[in-house]
Amino acid sequence: MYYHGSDFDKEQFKQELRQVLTSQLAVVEQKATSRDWYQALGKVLSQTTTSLLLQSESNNESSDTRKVNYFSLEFLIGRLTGNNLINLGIYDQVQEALKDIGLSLSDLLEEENDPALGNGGLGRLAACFMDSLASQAYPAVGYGLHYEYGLFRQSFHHGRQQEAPDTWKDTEGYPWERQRVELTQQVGFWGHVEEYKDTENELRKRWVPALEVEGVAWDMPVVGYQNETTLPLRLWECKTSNPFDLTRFNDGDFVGAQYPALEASNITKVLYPNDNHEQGKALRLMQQYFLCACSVGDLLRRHLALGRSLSSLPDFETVQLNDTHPVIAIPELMRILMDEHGLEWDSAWDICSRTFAYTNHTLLPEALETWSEGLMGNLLPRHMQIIFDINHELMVSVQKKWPGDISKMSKLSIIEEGDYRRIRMANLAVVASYAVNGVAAMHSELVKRDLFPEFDTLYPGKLTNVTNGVTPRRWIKFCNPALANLITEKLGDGWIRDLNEIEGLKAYADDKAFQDAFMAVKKANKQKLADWVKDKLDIELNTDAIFDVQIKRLHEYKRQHLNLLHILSLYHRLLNEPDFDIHPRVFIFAAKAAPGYALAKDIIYAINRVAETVNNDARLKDKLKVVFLPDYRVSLAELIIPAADVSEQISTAGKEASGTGNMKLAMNGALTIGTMDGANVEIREEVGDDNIFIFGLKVDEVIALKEKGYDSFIYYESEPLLQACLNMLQDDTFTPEKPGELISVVRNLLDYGDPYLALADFASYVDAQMALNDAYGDQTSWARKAILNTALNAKFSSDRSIRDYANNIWKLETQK
Ligand code: GPQ
Repeated sequence: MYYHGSDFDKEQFKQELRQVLTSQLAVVEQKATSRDWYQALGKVLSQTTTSLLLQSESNNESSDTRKVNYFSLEFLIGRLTGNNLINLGIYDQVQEALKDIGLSLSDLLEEENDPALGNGGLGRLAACFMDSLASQAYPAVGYGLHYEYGLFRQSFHHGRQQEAPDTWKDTEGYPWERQRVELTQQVGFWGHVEEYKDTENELRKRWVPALEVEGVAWDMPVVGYQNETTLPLRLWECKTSNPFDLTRFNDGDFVGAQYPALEASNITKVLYPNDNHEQGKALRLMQQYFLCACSVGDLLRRHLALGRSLSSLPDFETVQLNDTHPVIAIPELMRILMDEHGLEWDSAWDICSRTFAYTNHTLLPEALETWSEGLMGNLLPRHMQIIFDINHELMVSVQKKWPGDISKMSKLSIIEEGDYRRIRMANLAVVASYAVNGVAAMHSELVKRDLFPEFDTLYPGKLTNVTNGVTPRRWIKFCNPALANLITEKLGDGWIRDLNEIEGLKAYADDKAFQDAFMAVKKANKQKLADWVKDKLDIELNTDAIFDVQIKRLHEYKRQHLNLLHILSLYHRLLNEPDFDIHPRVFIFAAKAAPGYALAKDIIYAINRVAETVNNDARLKDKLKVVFLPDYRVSLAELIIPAADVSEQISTAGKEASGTGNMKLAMNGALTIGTMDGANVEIREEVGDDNIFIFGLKVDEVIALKEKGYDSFIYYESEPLLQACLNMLQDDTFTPEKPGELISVVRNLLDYGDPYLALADFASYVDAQMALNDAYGDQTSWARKAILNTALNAKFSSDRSIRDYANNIWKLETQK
């Protein structure tokens, strides 16, 4: 049965649900658990999404328009059930039907594990983009990996982060996905390159891999918002089809013969848990190539099946590379065009350089990928040759532009020279792409000015900006239903499709009744979060307090430790300054640290220890609470964001490319306290100075201070409050049984030079926090500011980002 919008037949739905429960899950109704019902619900509804998917697939295939292929190692999609119900337009009907059976939809939704197939912002952005592509009916496919284990689960053991494997797929499987065996691809690794003469006696090359694996496709449906469009998110799983190296097997080397296959069978086992940091592991390069080989193979299959010529590929397909992780797709397409289809270099390059576009998501040097020539040459020998050939052409054009300028050549070269040569994936991406974009206005300017100034000269106009966005379906309508209803009461429900309409709320910013209603929603959301915290952590939160939220990956550049220093300053002053008073504040953290990032883990530990002491100090009379919520993930964000009064966006200026949590929080009526970094700059432009708290050094001041020689010790010596805070961290205030246990954080700030300038920004941060505290004292004015944050952030809908890509980069037409 097809369940969709107004076609919904409640009785038939209930009947089918019961039938799936017994016949497919083999559970009798009386004994069915919530988990069983959730599985049954997913199975019933996924029949609809699968048929929608196939329908869109055939529509797209027969259409004459260009299609975008979004290549990404991460798609942090979050739970699908609730979101799909909304986008199918049957949320309320299903809720009613379940009520008839005595079931609560929200209980069933809690049974779904988050598919955590991404680390953070970059992966979540890809998920928002898929929603916006589908909701605006653009022809698109998402290509990613079907990891068996997603991002690790986090718990705290005596305050320290513990990691456990993320088994997101139940034994019954994930109800929304479909295996598509007919789409299986073959992927090679290792081996050597052969030269041979073709039928026209031309010398050609071909790769003879030593091992082949299979890529099996799993399609997840991306349901557009009530528009009949469903796009595939196609995730590849690695299977080893030929598990033995037969020559070695026959030679008696049994274990050795299986070794490459064993390694290959791990390709899609687990997501690498690094965010904004590359480790350079061979298995990671195998993942990247595996994704690209399967996906390029799949898009060429689609293209050629329609009888289209290779030279017309860029007219029908474009590939967006989500950071440099899938950039190996470029030499892969070149290889297929030349070695498998016999094209000459120039024709292959012409196709390739009109097919790919690349998004840069970071300026941090440790995140810019390079691969050693040894590894690349071994694993992908033919690709290595092609990269050298691309580089040769590049060097010729650099010579032409800047004759005799060796420094330009070495800076722009795809090959970094040194004791060992390395391949710079970002340079390869810039050279081969027809467009390169950063993810917020300021970031894109810095990409041009500081990262690739010579490329900007060499390829005028290639480097551009597309500011990030988030989907209002998941990040307002689904996660904050009370706010969504309030908006719809005033404006109708057009804002869900076109967020620009939400600006209509501006008219109610000073309306007393609306302010009360808006703040009542906020308060109820705070209560819901407080109930969860009480239930899970047994900590009481006062919902009259300011809920101050910092939720994002744990990273020095994001400066959770600066937030901690401010908390320490409040603690110190409340205990030592008789006249000092503040509005009660609850500081909420949630963050995972990469398992190998020792300092990030130490910062988590420090926050947890401070929380323990502060939360149990009766002298504070409940003015201060600190909670670190474990296992930050999409579904936890959906609970926290609607409850936030304050959004902490406090990265060192120039380090956060954009941020997207900043957008979600602001839309849900939280006020930002932040630096002039990433998209904060644009949020300030939208909401105006009165409705945001900006502090800290600007990017050029950061650069100037570093150049002059930054000495963090000067701040320690000259600022008594800061000194008191750092001293508390060094002595036994928070670790009475082990004085000095939190010293690594202090050492980083003092002895290791405070690389992210936390101490330089401390005083201005404390001032901004005081201003925020005072502003909260005037509830009417705060309500106005909060409403304006919801009303004035329409720019940050991912629908707008996708339209920018579609109009300015991909040149797509919608299907409707
Ligand atoms: N981002 Cl390079 C990640 O989440 N992971 C990464 O590996 C890289 C970037 C983020 C970036 O830090 C944020 O500022 C952006 O908002 C986000 O990508 C999406 O563009």
